[in-house]
Amino acid sequence: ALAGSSPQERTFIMIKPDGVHRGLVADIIKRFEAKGYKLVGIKVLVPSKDLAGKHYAEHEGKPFYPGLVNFLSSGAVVAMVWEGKEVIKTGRTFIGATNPLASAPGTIRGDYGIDVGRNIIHGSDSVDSAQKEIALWFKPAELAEYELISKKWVY
Ligand code: ABT
Ligand code: MG
Repeated sequence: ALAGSSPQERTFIMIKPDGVHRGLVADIIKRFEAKGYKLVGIKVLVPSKDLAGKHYAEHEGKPFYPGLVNFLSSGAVVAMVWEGKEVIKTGRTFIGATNPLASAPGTIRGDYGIDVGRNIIHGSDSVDSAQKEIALWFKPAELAEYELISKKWVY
């Protein structure tokens, strides 16, 4: 298979505190599930500042970084790992552009957001960041190995 096209590709998806407080958890999970992706890890937690800071380490030093870290650690998030063909790219497509005002209707941010600092959901942007983020948020034992019977009707 081509690089990145494996049915086993995994991505880190996180519903941020604004998405949890607005009651969007089920809607978001439904989109990934209905597409045919497999949920292999999920948990609810209030991230520490340390964890939030590590998650957004690539933005350290930027003016919006302190506010971003405070926001992410301000409430409960739903951290998930989803698996399936090109799930990293498709996840980003589902999520929409960083600024919800520029996100297309039909995307999660396009349907539900207005502000770049309250953009509801995170998704890994590359194979490399997916690997790093999954390792940051989950222990290997928290990721389930199982087969979905219905997958033969998806692939
Ligand atoms: P994430 O999925 O949260 O990483 O967002 P995305 O990858 O779409 O966009 P990036 B560039 O990684 O933004 C990270 C968070 O920083 C916020 N942000 C970004 C600002 O508040 N102001 C800015 O000028 C930029 C570029 C938006 C993202 N999340 N939140 N919340
Ligand atoms: Mg990002």
